[in-house]
Amino acid sequence: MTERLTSLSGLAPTAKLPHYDRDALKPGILHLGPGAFFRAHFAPFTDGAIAAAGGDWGIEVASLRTADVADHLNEQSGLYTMLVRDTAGTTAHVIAPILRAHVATRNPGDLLAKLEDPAIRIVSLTVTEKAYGFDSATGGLDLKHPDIAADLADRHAPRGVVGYLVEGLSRRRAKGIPPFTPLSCDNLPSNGAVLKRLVLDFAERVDPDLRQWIEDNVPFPSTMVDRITPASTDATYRDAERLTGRRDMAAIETEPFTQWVIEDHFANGRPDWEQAGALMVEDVSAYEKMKLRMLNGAHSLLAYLGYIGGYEFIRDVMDDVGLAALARRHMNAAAATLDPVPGIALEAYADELIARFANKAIAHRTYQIAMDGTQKLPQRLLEPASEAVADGGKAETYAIAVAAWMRYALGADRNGESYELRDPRAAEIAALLADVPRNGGAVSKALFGLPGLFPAALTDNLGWTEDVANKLEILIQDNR
Ligand code: CS2
Repeated sequence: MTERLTSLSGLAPTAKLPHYDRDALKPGILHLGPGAFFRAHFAPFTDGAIAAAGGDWGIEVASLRTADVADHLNEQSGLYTMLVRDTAGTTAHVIAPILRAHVATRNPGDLLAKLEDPAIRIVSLTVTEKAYGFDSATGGLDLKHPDIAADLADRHAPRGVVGYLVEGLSRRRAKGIPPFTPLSCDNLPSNGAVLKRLVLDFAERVDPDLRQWIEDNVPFPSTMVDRITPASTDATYRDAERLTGRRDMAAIETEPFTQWVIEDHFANGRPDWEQAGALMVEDVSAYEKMKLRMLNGAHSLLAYLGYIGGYEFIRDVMDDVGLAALARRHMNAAAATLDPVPGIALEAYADELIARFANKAIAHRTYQIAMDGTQKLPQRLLEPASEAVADGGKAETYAIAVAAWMRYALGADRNGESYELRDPRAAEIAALLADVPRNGGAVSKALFGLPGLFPAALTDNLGWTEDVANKLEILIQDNR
């Protein structure tokens, strides 16, 4: 069997290697959530920054749930291969700033010790929307979220993201260690501000003085992150092995495009990420809204329509000219809700998105994007739709997207085969729909009643809700 990737020596000449002395690297960042997106985005940006500008910005990662990625990274001394795929071919880059991986569920003390380590100056996060414990109806802490409830009950033995951050900051304060900068890299609008509010809400409940200290001392920069990263498959591992000459169980694959916009507010220094192409700004909100509404909104639209239409990958959906045209129409509608974005022409941005979605070398499953709909819909579709209807617009493509999500939420395809919704509110949705007749009016009425999901600006708009019901009826009919 081929040797495992554990060092940078002896790799095939087709492997692109990092240009810095890895052995001299010291940890400066703790990253929570070492999933594929982090390995395709944050880690290579940091790799590039270290190569260009040095600094003690090695990364230790911690997984709060499953152990496999962390275990694979430790078995490989933190090294892994990033495949960049486009139609011209695939290139393999070995990414090297990860020094160690922790598994919180196995050894929570290890992670807590890292959080109070003065060398750690940034604690970054890619934990997905549902891990925050954010109540989209109030904007504050969701007290029913299992991690939030558990961590409020036992704050010194946390298990969730907010609980760990508050406990880590509390220990640093008690020991006179300067705070780290929490850096959210998840697809939430104003992700830093959201995280700040959750951390402050949590701290207020356990220790109001700590809340004040955090408010006075800890910056929470927001970021806009972008890189399409499908889940790894056997083809990923096979190509990584072919191009590096080493077996790699932590390999990931991604597209050529990458973008990162970061608010430049750090308590304690940061890597020179701009040397690797990041844009440092004062306020990221215009970029975030653009990306969430144009890219992610269109992605969700295509994922739901595509999945229920029998398309496995986004690139297949883009081969359907009607659906590709619809995606473009939706991007235009989303662009109409935006303020100007510095340095970006929205037309050209939309053209580029269409090309990225159509990339034949990227096998991005519609089912992957369809997951966690209740966590994604608000910022991607419902907020811009509310603004569009308030301005007297028709918000038609939003109605299509919502109808497609509702059709998907029925949990059975056109042949009657059932599938798992993969949404934290799946049980609630199933209960709500249990006795509802399968027609557009009844199903949409039931789902519009899902607590806290749809804003009143939409549910009070009869024209729009009827539009959703009619479109949903067509999708349901199509499946009989
Ligand atoms: C996708 C995103 O899975 C999803 O919901 O829309 O992960 C998307 O690929 C990234 O945000 C692109 O940057």
